[in-house]
Amino acid sequence: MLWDGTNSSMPSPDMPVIRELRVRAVRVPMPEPHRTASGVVAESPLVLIDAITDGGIAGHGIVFTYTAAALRPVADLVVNFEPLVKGEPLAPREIADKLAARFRLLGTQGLVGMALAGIDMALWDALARLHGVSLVRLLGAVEKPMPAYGAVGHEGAMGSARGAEAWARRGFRGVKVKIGYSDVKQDIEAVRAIRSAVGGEVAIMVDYNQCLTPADAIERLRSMEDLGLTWVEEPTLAHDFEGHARIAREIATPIQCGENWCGILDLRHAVAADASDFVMPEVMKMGGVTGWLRAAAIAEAHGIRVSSHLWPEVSAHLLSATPMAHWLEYADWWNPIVAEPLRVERGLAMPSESAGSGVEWNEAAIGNCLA
Ligand code: SMN
Ligand code: MG
Repeated sequence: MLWDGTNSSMPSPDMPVIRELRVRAVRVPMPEPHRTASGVVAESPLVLIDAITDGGIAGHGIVFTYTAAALRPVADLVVNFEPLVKGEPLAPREIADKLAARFRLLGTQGLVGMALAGIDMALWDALARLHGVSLVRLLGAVEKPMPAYGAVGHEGAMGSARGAEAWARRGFRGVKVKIGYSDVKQDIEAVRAIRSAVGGEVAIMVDYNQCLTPADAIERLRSMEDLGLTWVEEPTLAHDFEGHARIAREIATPIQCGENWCGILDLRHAVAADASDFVMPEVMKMGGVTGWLRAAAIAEAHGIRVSSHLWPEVSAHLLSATPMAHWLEYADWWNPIVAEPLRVERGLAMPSESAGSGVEWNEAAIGNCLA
């Protein structure tokens, strides 16, 4: 029967529906704090979401709240959103659009968008499990090995070089270091120490975590053009699209941005401003799997390379379905509560081939870090 233009969903009688959302808040300890120029991440506060269907299929989604101060509020938002999805057919795009419309007055940036994205990730995982396929195959593509880089904190030249060397010894083909020291000489010293530690074959990216003004960034980066950097990430405020565009016009080293853009309108405005040479939409802030796929299509239409931010297991699937895929950011921060962490072999991330998005809970570990 052709769609008659009405908005009512017309689930077929055998389409599974969502029975409940199971919500848990955990605080996952980190082996060592991850320092940046804009703050320290000393633990991973996570909201773990299970979207459970009437047939008993449970899809998993993860919300990273960055600070414990936001953990309970986000968990409560997900709990409060349950009545809006309960009884709905398992159709993630439909639900994403319904909830976006529902919260247009409140706005879906910030914690609301993070909670909605976690639900979306869980729904896509459930749909893939329902069909017995991995997420990338549900999306019509196949698992592909993806070049992965490891993250190195704001640890001074020697500390950062040690961290980078450890990633290189594990076979990673790239390392990203947090810089933005008080003086550009220290930025350069950190990069040079890493280069001498990892050799010439490993890509080096740097991340300022939004700590510079556009003018300061241009001045600093002019003296870093000979370092062979793969990209300079968030040199200025994430939503200063014009500021990033000024930097990108003045600096030959590619600019990377996107982890803090909320939804595809932010991406559209950034692309329109020529704010960034590459983009790295985050599967949470961009709006879950649904938002990420829409963002990847926009990037593809503009010929812009796409990388991921955290969420390594899900991102390995999404990048495998992305023609403009660039780098996968690998982070093992959440591995304690993930039963089968993303495999990385010879520097290539290998998406899981089992049904779902690659996220399986380690229930014993979760029980030990419930907030
Ligand atoms: C980052 C990620 C998570 C917490 C703090 C900083 C960083 C990155 O910007 O790109 O990994
Ligand atoms: Mg970053």
